[in-house]
Amino acid sequence: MQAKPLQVLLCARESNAAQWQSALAEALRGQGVAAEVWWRDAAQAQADPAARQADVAIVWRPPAALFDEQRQLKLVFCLGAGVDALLALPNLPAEAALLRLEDAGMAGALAEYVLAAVLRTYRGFDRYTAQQRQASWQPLELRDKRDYLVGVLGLGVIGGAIAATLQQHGFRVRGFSRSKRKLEGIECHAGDVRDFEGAFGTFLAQLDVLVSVLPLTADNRGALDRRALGRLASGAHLINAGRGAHVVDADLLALLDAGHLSGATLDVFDTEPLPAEHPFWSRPQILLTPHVSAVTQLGPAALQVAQKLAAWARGGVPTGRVNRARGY
Ligand code: OXD
Repeated sequence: MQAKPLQVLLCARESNAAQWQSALAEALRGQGVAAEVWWRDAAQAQADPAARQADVAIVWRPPAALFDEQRQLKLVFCLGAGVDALLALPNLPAEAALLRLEDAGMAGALAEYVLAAVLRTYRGFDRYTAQQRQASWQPLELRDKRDYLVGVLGLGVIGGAIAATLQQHGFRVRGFSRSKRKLEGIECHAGDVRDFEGAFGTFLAQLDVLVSVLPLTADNRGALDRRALGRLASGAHLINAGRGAHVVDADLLALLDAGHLSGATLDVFDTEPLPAEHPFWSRPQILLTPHVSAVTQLGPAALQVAQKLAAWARGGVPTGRVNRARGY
């Protein structure tokens, strides 16, 4: 007798659901997984008690209602690298395995975004923009890149790619992660983000640019506060492409006002979209982008989902498994 096809529910916004549904179905076929894939709108906040039941839910920012209506999920797959929003849902089924995307084209995109932001601040483009408004012809001193210190906070697949890219472009790079990492040519520190007297304080000290790509966990929410940012070099720049909730907004604004920080490039915010009345919008020292540093790419993501599902369906343990206790 033929086994029942895997029942796969895609929970995404309507805008690109049809493309995702067909890409996933095709990628699963390509991996030899017999599956039926259907779509549920992530914008639908009401649970449907008569919903068709799935074995696997592939999701991006699903409503809590999804887990009220799905009662036999064995696997939930997050179509992104960060799982904080998913883990925050109180009714996420405790017994289901959780997987997330790893890289799938995102690491290269993020490295490109960060490199552009670092070069922009290193080459003084913000200052030249201000000078242009004053019709001021004032060449600025260009520092040696080998002394220009960039710190990468979070050294997973994405942070590692960012650190390597910056190093290849000649910058002096330091990295920090929760557990010890070894990366060629990069001064790596490890420990707790509250340990100002220890490894975290040493990592932050005198950085010209701090790049954060940390996953958001209960332990590191608000970690980029006055104490942390105050340790950077005078005139330093913050790049946040991790999660907005790491930054204490009022502390960042105060340090910009005091001139301790010269600027910030922010792609992520505690509330998204950033509310119209938020002071970040009108600060000339802040360059703000709408969470676009690395958008999930359909082709590589669908292939990775299918490969991991195929491994899981055969009883394997694919990489990208989320550790709920750790929070990523
Ligand atoms: C992600 C994101 O987590 O886009 O993948 O923020």
